[in-house]
Amino acid sequence: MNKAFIALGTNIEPRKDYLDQAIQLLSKVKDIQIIQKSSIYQTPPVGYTDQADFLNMVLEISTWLPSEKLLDKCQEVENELGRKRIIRFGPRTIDLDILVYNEENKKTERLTIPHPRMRQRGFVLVPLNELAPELLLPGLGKTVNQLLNDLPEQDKKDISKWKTAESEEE
Ligand code: PH2
Ligand code: MG
Ligand code: MG
Repeated sequence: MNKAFIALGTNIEPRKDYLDQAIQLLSKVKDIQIIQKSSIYQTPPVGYTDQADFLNMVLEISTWLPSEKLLDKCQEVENELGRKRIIRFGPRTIDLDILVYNEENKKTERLTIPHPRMRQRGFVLVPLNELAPELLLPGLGKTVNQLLNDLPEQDKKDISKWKTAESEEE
């Protein structure tokens, strides 16, 4: 059994529905079990900033799929939820990124693990830190918690937990 962390991001309404549907579709894959879900965070757009705020969260999964096959499944879910690739880093119904897969540290044409930009992204590190603060990032020699502490205050200050009536009840 393999352990992986997947980041989810969406900034097209209905954002919460896209998160729910992506989780639902992933959990229906026979070889994927969802172990933990982070809280949902509202985050300002990074990179291409002229777009709506995102909802971001992270899932811990266990899976029998090798990382390339897991990527195929993530892309199937993105396609099923109507993802259109128009602007790089631009608006999306749902984005599923593999952050970490076991201790893999690799780069192929399709896939770089750990995710190459995760170390500077508050919208990834904040939810991941909730699930796995002591996780050591392969090749980086730092834990999630260390990376988050290293991040400039400016990059974290506008990230806040996003609440709905539903999540308040949980
Ligand atoms: N994803 C991007 C680019 N910028 N900004 C936020 N806040 N959240 C994202 O998920 C995100 C982003 C490209 O994948
Ligand atoms: Mg992404
Ligand atoms: Mg992506």
